[in-house]
Amino acid sequence: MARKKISLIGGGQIGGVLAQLCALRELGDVVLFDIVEGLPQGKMLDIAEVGPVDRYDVDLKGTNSYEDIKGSDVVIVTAGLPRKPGMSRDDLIEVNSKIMTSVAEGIKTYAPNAIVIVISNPLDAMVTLCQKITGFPYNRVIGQAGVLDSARFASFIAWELGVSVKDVTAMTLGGHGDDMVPLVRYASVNGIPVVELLEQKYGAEKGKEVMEAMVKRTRGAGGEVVALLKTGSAFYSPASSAIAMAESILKDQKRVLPTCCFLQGEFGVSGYYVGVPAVLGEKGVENIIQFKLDAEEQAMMDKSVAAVKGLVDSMK
Ligand code: TXD
Repeated sequence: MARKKISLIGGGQIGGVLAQLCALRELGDVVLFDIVEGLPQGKMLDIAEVGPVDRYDVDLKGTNSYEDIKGSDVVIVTAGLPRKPGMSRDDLIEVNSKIMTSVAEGIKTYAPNAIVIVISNPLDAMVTLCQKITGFPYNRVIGQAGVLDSARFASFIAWELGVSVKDVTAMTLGGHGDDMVPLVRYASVNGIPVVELLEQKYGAEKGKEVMEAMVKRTRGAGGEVVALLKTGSAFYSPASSAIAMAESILKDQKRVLPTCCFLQGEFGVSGYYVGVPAVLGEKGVENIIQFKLDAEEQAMMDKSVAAVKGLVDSMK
């Protein structure tokens, strides 16, 4: 089997961690692209030189030329500014749209068969723009937000209940903004509803309050990290999350991961990119898993989708 090739566009904080994770897992040969001269070359040399220690053997190349992404199976895009304290993700739209335009043109020209995972913010708008400019089919242009938002939600639940994070399943849907939709009803510890466990621990009323506080923290979790770091946003967690998606695609694992996908009627949404559970395999999005939302969940989803629409329509 030929080796896979992964190209990473943007060699900043997330880009560097992505490259290291690709190497550690030997997902394939890796190209790191950035417009800053020396930055991607330096990071890739740095990562390559510990191959003998970490025992990975893949080709790692830093570059300032799009030609080097030729033949990529998967491209992950992090190019664009991160937010600083006090900024919302939406504040990045103007500057990052310009960056995404040039990036998408590069991908279209040099990696026309790749599956593209966008990470740059504001996520839902940047994925939309990337698909428009590349003209790639919708199943091959997706965004990472839900894996991370869901992991944050699951972490808070595990910490609250004093159980291993490995045994908590939780999912968020909707846009990657403050109106995202953490699915309370489906959060579980090995299948046991978290709502029930909180009720046992605190009684019905207080249990509900504790869950509401975790939902609120999940929605603001990106901002919580930004406020602490002060110089940028989370980078380990978005990188790991995108790698889970890339790995499912590269190894055709068909994992069900919350993914920013183009919807054509699913969950009552048409013509917009929104986070939903998707089967990720060698073709990219192979299926969108639908299920019935209750009235409260649907209302939250509608609100989140309205926010995505507002943002996306502002780019027109
Ligand atoms: O879950 C998620 N989707 C996210 C998204 C979680 C956290 C942060 N998220 C967003 O990812 C964040 O708001 C930013 O928009 C991106 C990248 O975040 P990162 O922390 O990696 O930002 P850096 O360190 O500033 O890196 C950005 C790099 C930097 O090296 C620039 O030189 C490069 O992007 N850059 C470009 N690369 C290629 N082409 C162009 N035009 C370009 N312009 C800047």
